[in-house]
Amino acid sequence: MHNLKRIDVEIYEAIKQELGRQRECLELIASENFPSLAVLEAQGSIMGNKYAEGYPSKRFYGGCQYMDVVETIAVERAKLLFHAEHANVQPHSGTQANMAVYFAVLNPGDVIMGMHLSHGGHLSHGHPTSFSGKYYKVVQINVRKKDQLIDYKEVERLAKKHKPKLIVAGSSSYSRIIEWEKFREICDEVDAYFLADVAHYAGLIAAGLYPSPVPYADFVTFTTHKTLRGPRGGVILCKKKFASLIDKMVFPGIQGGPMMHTIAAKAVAFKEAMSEEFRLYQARVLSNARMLASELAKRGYKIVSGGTDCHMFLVDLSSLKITGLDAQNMLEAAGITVNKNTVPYDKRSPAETSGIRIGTPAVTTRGMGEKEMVLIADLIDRVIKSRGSKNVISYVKNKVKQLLDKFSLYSNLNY
Ligand code: DSN
Repeated sequence: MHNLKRIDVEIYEAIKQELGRQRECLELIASENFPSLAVLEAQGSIMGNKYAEGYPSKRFYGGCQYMDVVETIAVERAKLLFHAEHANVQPHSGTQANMAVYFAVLNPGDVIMGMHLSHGGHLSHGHPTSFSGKYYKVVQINVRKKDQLIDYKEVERLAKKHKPKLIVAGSSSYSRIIEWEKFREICDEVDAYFLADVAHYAGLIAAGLYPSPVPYADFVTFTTHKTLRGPRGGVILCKKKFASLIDKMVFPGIQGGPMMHTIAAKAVAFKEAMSEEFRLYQARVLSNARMLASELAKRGYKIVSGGTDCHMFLVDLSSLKITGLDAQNMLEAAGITVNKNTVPYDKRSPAETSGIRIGTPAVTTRGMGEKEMVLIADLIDRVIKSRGSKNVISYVKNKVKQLLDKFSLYSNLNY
């Protein structure tokens, strides 16, 4: 970074401070992770200098021979990793991946069904503030009140009543197994396309620790930076019969030149995800999430749906009369980063919320295990139960520092 430091000290300093923040905070945001230095090197490389509109061997610019090498490898690895018939690795994000699928098979005004944001859905699954909620008529799926699980009978009833052209399943906070086969059956009953958005679960799916929707869904979208531990970006997998439709919609339909540096980094992440080390990492992500959820439950916290089958879970704080926003702020003051999150049937707004979402991908990347999850549950509990008392925050901050000192992060980076 010596060139950056010399040329632009303001940006250099902000990046340096952010590295310090990432090292010194206990990162429990379920959608964040720390990719390898190999991924970061590819992402920060000169591959981003090149315009490569089009696809391998069909580019609109000269000089794309190495772009073709990289994109072909990324596509082949994505197909192999997820046992998919076709992969498009160009979407800049998960939202763009979903947009490409919608635009490929839907017309404005068509009916879609997706999980409500407070019940686990993503913004691009039909939230009114997203393009997906503005362009389409949206029927939102709520989880069952009594156990906060997806009620497949209710999904079927809604589908039969509203006849959606596409059903999107997938979630940013549903901690249980999504039964992809049931969604497929419902889609078949009403002749709907089936899109599975596995942004959150992609790493676990790659490791065989969460069911794959690939055999059932027409389209599978995901981001590469969450459990998958790659660069920030999106991917679409689909059946061969939709390949050309999807490729044309990604480019030139909704995107211009692909971010080839990111595609190179996606390829690296896919290679890493094929390793036994990655499978063991995902197994630890899962056991850590289960341990942290159960330790918090032991201390009296309500875990939405009672537990987790993946890398994350939601804590419902309503009975403690504390908002998700307050909990997020007081934990942040103590060096613990989580995000406020609405819980099913939340009475508070998304800006305030009644819950927090907790995930273990990042702390597991740092090397933490179940023993550390017990300590983390204790620290979270102390902060929340004290309602952010200054003394407790200072005590916990110190404990967080002692813990993080044992699990270095990017120790080879010397900014
Ligand atoms: N913003 C993402 C998350 O945090 O889960 C949703 O894709």
